[in-house]
Amino acid sequence: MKYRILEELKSRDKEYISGEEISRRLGISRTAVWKYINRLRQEGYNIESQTNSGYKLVQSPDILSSFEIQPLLKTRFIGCEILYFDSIDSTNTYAKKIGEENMKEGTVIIADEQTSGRGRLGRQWMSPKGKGIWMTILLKPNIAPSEASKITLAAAYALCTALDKCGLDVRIKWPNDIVVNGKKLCGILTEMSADMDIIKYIAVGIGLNANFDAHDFDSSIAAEATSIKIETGKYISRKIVASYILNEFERVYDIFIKEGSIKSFLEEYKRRSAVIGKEIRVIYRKEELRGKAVDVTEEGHLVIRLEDGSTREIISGEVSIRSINGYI
Ligand code: BTX
Repeated sequence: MKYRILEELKSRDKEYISGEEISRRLGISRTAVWKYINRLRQEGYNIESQTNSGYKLVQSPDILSSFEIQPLLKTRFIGCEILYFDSIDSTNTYAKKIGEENMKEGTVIIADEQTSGRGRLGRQWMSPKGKGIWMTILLKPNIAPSEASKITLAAAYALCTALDKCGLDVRIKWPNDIVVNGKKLCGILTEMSADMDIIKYIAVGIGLNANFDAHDFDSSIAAEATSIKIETGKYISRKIVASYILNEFERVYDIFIKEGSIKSFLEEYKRRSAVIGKEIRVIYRKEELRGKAVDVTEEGHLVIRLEDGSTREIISGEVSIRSINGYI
């Protein structure tokens, strides 16, 4: 009901609508209208009221609810269902719970805050309230489980094209980070549930630092992390950025599913790579390899030329990459 009232207010485009008209249109009492208006105000909607004119929506908050994001989407199925939480442990953990159920492909789970945001390999992802976009896209692709890791590459590429629209020159740190000026802006956590040869679901978690100031980062990551606001000097509307990401994600994912390969965006992906051409250290399980990153294959593997001149293909998964000098 709260959102139906919001729809009424939005339909007037900053004009007043009387409490009586809302109550008549929605079949609720004027006291109920007033109560819902107050709830919306508590959520950050700036609603003016005047005794003889009624209510007017002056400004909407930067909330990542379906109500705010869906009007900005041009997608067929990504984000057609958006589940929004003020606070949650982890959107990926939630996606895994509902992934087993009959949830539609393209369902997006978004939270304003994560209390146990997860990175790869049991690492933590700092996800404070209102500072970023913490979301998971639930997918049910009809592809072999062995192909699933390519979806991380597709997501990384889609993030780049989406972030172009924010005026940022971002790079991909294979396999799952988006960096800008050598600092981490965004991380991707792709998780899958599959039987031998059938994928039940894939959860693509995206953590993007939007409006962090430098002092908002924990001291343990401050030197390596950045945000859109830090890089552009401007506060950014998260719902607009979230819509860019979902629109671009569907476009790139459609290509991947239709062509069954990452071939058509691989060259562009490589051009955006933060690691190709760099001397790197790869920590794969307990082994450390040193060499120069030289390529990414159609399989989505990173090729490195080792110090002895031989080449080796690294598959994403339990792998960490470090530049020889610092983060990347
Ligand atoms: P990762 O394992 O590559 O990166 C985790 C590491 O990044 C941490 O150990 C820490 O050093 C650093 N880090 C933690 N928080 C931040 C941050 N906000 N900005 C920059 N660096 C940070 C990357 O894992 C994948 C992260 C995915 C996060 C999304 S959010 C929505 C979804 N739900 C969920 O629980 N995880 C995903």
